[in-house]
Amino acid sequence: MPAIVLVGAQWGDEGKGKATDLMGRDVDYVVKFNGGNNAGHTVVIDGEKYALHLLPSGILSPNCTPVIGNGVVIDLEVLFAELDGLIARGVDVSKLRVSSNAHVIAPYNRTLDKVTERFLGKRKIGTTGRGIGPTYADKMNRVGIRVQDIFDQSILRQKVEAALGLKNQVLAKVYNTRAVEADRVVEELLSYAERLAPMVADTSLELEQALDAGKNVLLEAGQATLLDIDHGTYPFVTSSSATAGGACTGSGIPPTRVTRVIAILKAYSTRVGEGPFPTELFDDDGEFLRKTGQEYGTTTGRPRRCGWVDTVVGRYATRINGVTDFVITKLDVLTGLKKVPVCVAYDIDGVRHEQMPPSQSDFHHATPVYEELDGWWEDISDCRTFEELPANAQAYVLRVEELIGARVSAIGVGPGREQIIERH
Ligand code: 2SA
Ligand code: GDP
Ligand code: MG
Repeated sequence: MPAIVLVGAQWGDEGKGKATDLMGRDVDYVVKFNGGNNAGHTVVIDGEKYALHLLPSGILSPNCTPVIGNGVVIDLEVLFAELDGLIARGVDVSKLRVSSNAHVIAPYNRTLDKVTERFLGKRKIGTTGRGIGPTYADKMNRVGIRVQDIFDQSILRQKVEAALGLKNQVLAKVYNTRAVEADRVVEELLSYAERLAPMVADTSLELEQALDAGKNVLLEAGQATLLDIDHGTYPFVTSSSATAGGACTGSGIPPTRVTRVIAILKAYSTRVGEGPFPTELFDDDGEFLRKTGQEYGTTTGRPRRCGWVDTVVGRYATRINGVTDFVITKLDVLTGLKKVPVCVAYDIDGVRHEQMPPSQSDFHHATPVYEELDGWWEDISDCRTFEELPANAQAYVLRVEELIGARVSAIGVGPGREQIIERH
């Protein structure tokens, strides 16, 4: 049976959480395969809002087994706080599985994330300050702490000491910050061991067995295509593989198992943090999108930068992820606009580009070429079939679909679980 991958097509916050939650009803496993508690997914069920950071959105579906894959970086304090928050609201979290190979965000990496951003000054990335980058750097440097290390005190101590050897030098000499004591770090990490132990598993093997048994597995990305460490707008990216390829390395499921790749595309664009954003708006239209779309970070509360939809980015997402179908979200937010501009290409130094330019310098000064479509005034939040949408809203979806080069299989018309139009 198939594994399905779900990714963000833009810079994140496209509504992946809601889409995953919706699919969660029909899938047996939802796997988070990258990132950590930098992610923020909001799911609204019967008017109740759930903000998830580290846990896969599938945790809200009673029949679904949520899995934190090996590609994730875990802040254990956040993990248990999030679990406790859900338990207090009556959610059954007992099925959660955590990969023994996932890395742990040690407290010193949260510190390093923040001091590095301060040190970078105006060249900062605009990170969420959760220690994500330094933890992935430790993983690549082979001085990371893995979930399995928490259960071997002597290994844990050796690893923490190895990681701190260089870090304490850097903290003291470069950032003028106090040294971190290995003993305190080891003690803190060990304090989570007992509660963590029953969740830990060889999740790659369990998922393989589940697929062999005919179960459906959904691999849910955190962040998005243009925040991917390899394919995003480097260096203004997160430090993990947020595209479809990352779903395999971050879960241990081979590519030959994946039969569908769904990308979530917001009907306009947003970005949090620094970095290039060709269709960004600095006028009343940008403010309209921010206010109407409630565009404030789920994790940090930061106002999101807003702009028109960019189909060059959409086409790029189709290519990089091998998208089989798109879900367009937040179409309702565009209601009331007289004209809805769609970016179809870039003008870079007088040359028209229909594909993402390979050079970041070019992308930084790309000017969008817009096609202006007619808007609609009718409230669409109760529409449940494509035909019920006003003609101009239908035309908008069809034009975007044509430009991004993959089928639109569903359209979001509101934050609620049921506010979705499925196109068969
Ligand atoms: P980091 O912390 O190292 O991953 O930051 C690096 C860049 O990645 C961006 N990033 C995000 N962009 C959008 N949404 C994210 N999650 C939260 C949400 C954001 C929030 O869902 O709302 O609450 O602020 C997310 N996580 C990382 C980040 O802005 C940097 O540009
Ligand atoms: P994610 O990071 O991709 O999961 O997205 P976020 O949860 O950070 O941000 C998406 C926001 O849009 C959340 O507040 C959702 O409740 C909301 N949302 C999702 N789909 C729709 C939609 O179709 N219409 C509206 N108005 N809001 C939506
Ligand atoms: Mg988000």
